[in-house]
Amino acid sequence: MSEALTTILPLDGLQSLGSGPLYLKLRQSLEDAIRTGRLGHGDALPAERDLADYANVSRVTVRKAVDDLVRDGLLTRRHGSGTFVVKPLSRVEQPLTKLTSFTEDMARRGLVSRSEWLERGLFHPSPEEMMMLGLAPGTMVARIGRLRFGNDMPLAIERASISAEFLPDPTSVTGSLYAELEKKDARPVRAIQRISATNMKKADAALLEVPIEAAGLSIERVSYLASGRVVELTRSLYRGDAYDFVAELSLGDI
Ligand code: 16G
Repeated sequence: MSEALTTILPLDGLQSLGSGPLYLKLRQSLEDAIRTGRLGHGDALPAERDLADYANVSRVTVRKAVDDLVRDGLLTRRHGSGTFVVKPLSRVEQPLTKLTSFTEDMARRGLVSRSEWLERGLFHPSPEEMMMLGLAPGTMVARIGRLRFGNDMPLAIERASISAEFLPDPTSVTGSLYAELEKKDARPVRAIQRISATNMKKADAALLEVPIEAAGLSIERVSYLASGRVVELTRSLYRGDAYDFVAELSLGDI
C-alpha cells in the first residue's frame, strides 16, 4: 500500500482498538481523516479491495463503514467512478421576488453554471401539459430536462415543458433556456412558484450526489408572458442542503 495512504489513514492496530464492531472503528478512522482534512473534499477513496487489504478487514466491513458515511452525507458514490469525499456547500440564498434564471442566479453569486442533459426534444404533450400550457390538440411540447451545476456541484434537477410554438427546436437550448426564449420574445415576465418539502428517491439522490431520503425542495414554476399565456411549466428538485429561499414580507393593509 502506498505511503500516502498510511499517512492519510493511519489504520495500524485497528483490530486492537478497544471493543465494538470493526466496521465502526474503520468508519471512525475514515471520519477522522475527513474531519482533519487528511482526506480532502472531493478526494477519491481508495478502492474497496485496497482498503480492505490495507486495513486487514473484510470487504463487507469496508462496505458497511462506507455505507454509513454515505448515509450520513460525508461520502458519495458516483456510478462507475468510485467513492468520494463530499464537498461542503455554502448555501445559496434565493430571493423569491425576482423572476430570474438559474444561469443568472449562479452568475450573480460568481458561480459557473453548467448543465447535463436528462431529456431534450419534442413530444406529444401529456394531458397535464395540454391543460397547464393551454395547448391546442395536435400541438407538440418541448421538454428540457437538466441536471444543473454551480461550480461543478450538482444543485438541482429541472424538467421544463414549453409549448413548441415558443420553442420549436429544443436543441437550440445549449445554455440558458430563458436566454433562448428571450430571443423569441417569449421570456416569461411573471411566475407562480410552489415549493414543498420532499425526500430524495434513489435515482434523484444519485444524480444530486446526496444520500437517499436526503431533504429536498420540490418546486413547480408556472411562468407567464405579458399576454397572460403560460410559457413554461417547470418541475424542479433542489438540494435541501444547498438552498434557502428567502421571501421579503412587508406590513400590508389588513
Ligand atoms: C430557474 C427556474 C426554472 C427555469 C430556469 C431557467 C426555479 C425554481 N426554476 O432555475 O423554472 O426554467 O431557471 O434557467 O427557479 P436557464 O435560463 O439558466 O436555463
